[in-house]
Parts: sequence; C-alpha cells; structure tokens
Amino acid sequence: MKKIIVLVISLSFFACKNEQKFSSVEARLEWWKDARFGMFIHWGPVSIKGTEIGWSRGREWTVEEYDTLYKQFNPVNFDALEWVRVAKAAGMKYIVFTSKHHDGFCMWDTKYTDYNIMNSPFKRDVMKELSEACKKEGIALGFYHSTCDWHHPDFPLTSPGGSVKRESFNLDRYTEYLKNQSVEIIKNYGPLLVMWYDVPQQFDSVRGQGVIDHIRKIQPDILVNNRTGAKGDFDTPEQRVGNFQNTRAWETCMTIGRQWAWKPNDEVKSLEQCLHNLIRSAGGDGNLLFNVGPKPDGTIEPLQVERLKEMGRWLNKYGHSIYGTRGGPFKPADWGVSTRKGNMVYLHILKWSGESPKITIPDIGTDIVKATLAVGGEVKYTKTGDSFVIEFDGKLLQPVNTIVEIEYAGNVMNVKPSDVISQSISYMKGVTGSSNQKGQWINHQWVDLKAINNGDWSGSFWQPSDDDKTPWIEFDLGKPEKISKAILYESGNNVESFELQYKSGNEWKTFYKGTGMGPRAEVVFDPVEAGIVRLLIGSRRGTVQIYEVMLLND
Ligand code: FHN
Repeated sequence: MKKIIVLVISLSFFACKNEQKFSSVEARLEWWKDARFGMFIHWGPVSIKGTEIGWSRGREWTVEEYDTLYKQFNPVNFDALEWVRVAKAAGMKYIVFTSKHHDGFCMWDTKYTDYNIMNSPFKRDVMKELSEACKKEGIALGFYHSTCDWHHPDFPLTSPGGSVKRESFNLDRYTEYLKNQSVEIIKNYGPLLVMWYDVPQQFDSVRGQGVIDHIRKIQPDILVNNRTGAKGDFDTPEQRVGNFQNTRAWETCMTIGRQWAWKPNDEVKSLEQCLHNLIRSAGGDGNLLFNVGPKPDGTIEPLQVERLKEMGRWLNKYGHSIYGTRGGPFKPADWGVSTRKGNMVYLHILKWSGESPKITIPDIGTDIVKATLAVGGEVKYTKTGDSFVIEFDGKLLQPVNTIVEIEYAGNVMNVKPSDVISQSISYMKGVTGSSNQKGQWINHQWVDLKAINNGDWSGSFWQPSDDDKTPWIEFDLGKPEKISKAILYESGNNVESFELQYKSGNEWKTFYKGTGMGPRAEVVFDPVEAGIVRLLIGSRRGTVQIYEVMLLND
C-alpha cells in the first residue's frame, strides 16, 4: 500500500512539474536529478540512408547528395504521442530531441532558414507535435541543438566533420543565428527542461556563455549542458558511464544501439547492459540519456521499443531505488553501486563472483535499523570494528540486479561518500599497457586503457592496436596481494592464448597459461603473492577487445 502511494505521488510529482516554471536553475536541476532517466532522439532526413547523422555528410555521401535528402523525407508513420508513450513506458521522465544536428537541417517551422522540415514532402512541424504530446503525457522536453553547423555559410567549418575551413565566413553572424533559433524554439515549444548543445567547434567559453545568457533572458530556469563552449550546468560523458561525482551534475548520453541515427539492423544492447548503465549512472550520482534513432518512416525500431519497455517493467518494481535518489554514500565498486534517499540506502549488486555475497560497508555514523532484499528475504548485517558486513544467501541473487534495502536510524543524504572494498583486487588500480593509451570511441564504444578495471564488463574496453605484436596490460596493485583466481571478459572471441604473469625483481614469472578467453573466462591457479601483475596476449585470430580483468583471492 505504502509503495503504491509513493509511486502515485512520484508520478504526479514528475507529471505536474515538467511544464511549470522553476524558481531557479538549481530548482530545475534538482527535478532533473530526481528524474534520472531520459530519452535522447537523433532523427533527420539522413535516416533515409541509415548512415550517421551529420558525420556521413561529405563522407558516405557528397554534400550535394546529403543536403538534398530532405526532398525525399516523408515519415508518414510519425506519431509523436507514440514516441512519448514509449518513453513513458520505459520509465523515462524527459525527452531530448534533435532540433538541428551538425548537418544544419531544422526539424521545425523556423523563420530563419528554408532548410527545414516544412519544405520537405512531410510539411509537418514534428517539434510542435512532440511538444504537445509531452505536455499531454506529463513528460519534460528539451532539444539537442548543434553548436557547430557545417551547412551554414557563416560557420567557418564544413564537412566532412568540420575538417574543411570555408574561405569566407562570419562567426558572429552565425552566433546570432544560433541565438535567434534557440529563442524561437523556447518561445514556440517551451517552457523547456534543457537546451542540449553539442560539438562547440569555434566557440570559446565567452561566446558559449553569451548563448546561455541570451536564452536565459527568455527562460531563466532553463538547463544548459556543457557543450556551448562554456561550462553550463552539467557534464556529459558520452558512450560510457561517468565516474562517481556528486559535486557537479552529470548525465551520460549513450546509444541503445551503436549509431545515434537509425541504422538498419543496428545491434541493440541487452536488458542487462541497458539497466546496468542506468543503475551505475544513478550510483555515480548521474543521469542516463538513452538514445534511439527513429526510422525514415517515423517509427522506432520494434526491438528498441521492446527493450525500453522491459526497462520500464523493471523500474515499475524497483524505481524507488533510482528516482529521487542520489549516488552513494558508498562509491561504485566492482560488485555494484549504492543510491540513497532520506534514511534509506540501496545497495545494487550487479555482479557477484562466488557463492553468497559478503559485502563490507563502512559505518556511516547512524545505526542500521533494518536490512532486507527488495525481492524479500533476510539480510544479515554484523558490526565489525568501524564497518558492517552485509550477507545473504547466494540463492537469492537476482538476474541483472539484486537490491539490498538498508534502513538507517537517521538521514543519510549528507554522509560523505566513501570507498568500499571490491571483490577484484585490481579494480580501479593503476594500469599501463603496450598500446591504446588514450581514450577514444571505436564503433560508438568507449575504448580506454582504464576500461580494463573500471567494473564495466560489457560497455567500455581495452583494445591494443593491431600492429602491437605482443600486447600486454600491467596492473600495479599498490602492494603485494595474494591472488588465486582471475575472471576475464572479452568482446568476441579472438584471443587464442594468453598468460598471467607477476613481476619478481626484474623478471616476469608466468603463473597461468590460457588457451582462449571469450565473453567470460574464470580461471583458478595456485595462489601467488604479487604487487605487479600483467596479462600478456599471445596468438589471436583478430582484433582484441577486453572489457574487464578481475584478479581475486577466493
Ligand atoms: O557528433 C555528435 C554525435 O553525432 C552525437 O550527437 C553525440 C551525442 O552526444 N554527440 C556528438 C559526438 O560527441
């Protein structure tokens, strides 16, 4: 009964709030943080071709071919209400739609250029219809509006990718154009949750802040992200879950498939990957803006709709541990994350290797009153020194996420976030490698050396360069540690042989030889005590991509 009342209040809280004016940016930011989960929509005439929006201009297609696609754009099955209802069914509280991407095409009835949807065969203002549908369904709305514009004659850079400098341009006049259209959008379809700018080529912080100050004259409480050239209100990690940060707001933006705009047969993330990205974002004190790319006829891929509805069904049951929470008080570990609200802390156990979970959490200075599993079932908690050990029967572990609900005697919202012990000794420890030192996106996935031990075993990965003859990655455990098991997560199955070695003096001693790795290789070996351990890749049948290496003492 209590949960239903909470659900009704929260739904009405989110519903009535989205159109209202907030007393300040801070107040609207608190609403946005409570919402935690939004839908990103990348759409435009390029969806006819199924190639990437903006970037395929002057790459897969000539500028002429790309810029005339709108003459064929006629998404007759477009139904704004259907989109909004899919977002709602997914448990999303807001939508951010591409009003204009880097290709400069405008998806609304703008008076500032003819290069807009009203001059396509479709002749309908999809942003007007989306705004009405959001108001009807109580979903907040914002727009993605590209800061750069490779189509506009006044913007200094053009395609491909802004890599070509125009002979003549006028950045100040272009900035006026950007400001004018931003105001037009807010006046036409607002009040809005956010203006989500992107790729601020040529825009420094002064010019960017000028845009923010200008639109705040029209809507003082509007949120603006960090991609105008200026700092804005929140950070935007892309295609990876942001690190724990509760001193400044952040929102991970990520594709449910691989590409931002529609791509035929685009690979859709598993339900586990989708929910883990949301839960890990919330545990890091951030939001998730999850992207769909509608088809050229205006519908969203059925598989993506189904996946989103599956997320919504999970949130119907466990949304209280996400919505209205803040990250912590325990920082992310390799077994999962924590969220908090009032005097409640939710431990989200996303992965546990071994039998029954045994998790040590610091004493946070207020007593534990009760600890239970969200699915029901006893949780034992034992005070040991300045910590509590949380234990329950491994049979109660749930697929995707097992939530331990801890009720404390006092409010826990101002407790300083603290690290907790991870299962893996190598988690977040110092790493060096033979190649792929710096972070980059490969095929829309975040590829970074540090991805090898960041607790993300299905999103970001380490990829040694193909010309690297003997790829290795080395973990500095900080001090000698006893290890007897390793779990290795590979994307695909290209590793044919590998060795685990530890440093003894100036020598490397092999303590395990593997023949193949694959999605999850759990290997045990005679315990070794070591401070420096490395994974050496031997023969391989193609590009090596490794999500995670866990070193454990089981
Ligand atoms: O280039 C864009 C890309 O197409 C997409 O819009 C993402 C979304 O955040 N942002 C840029 C890449 O950083």
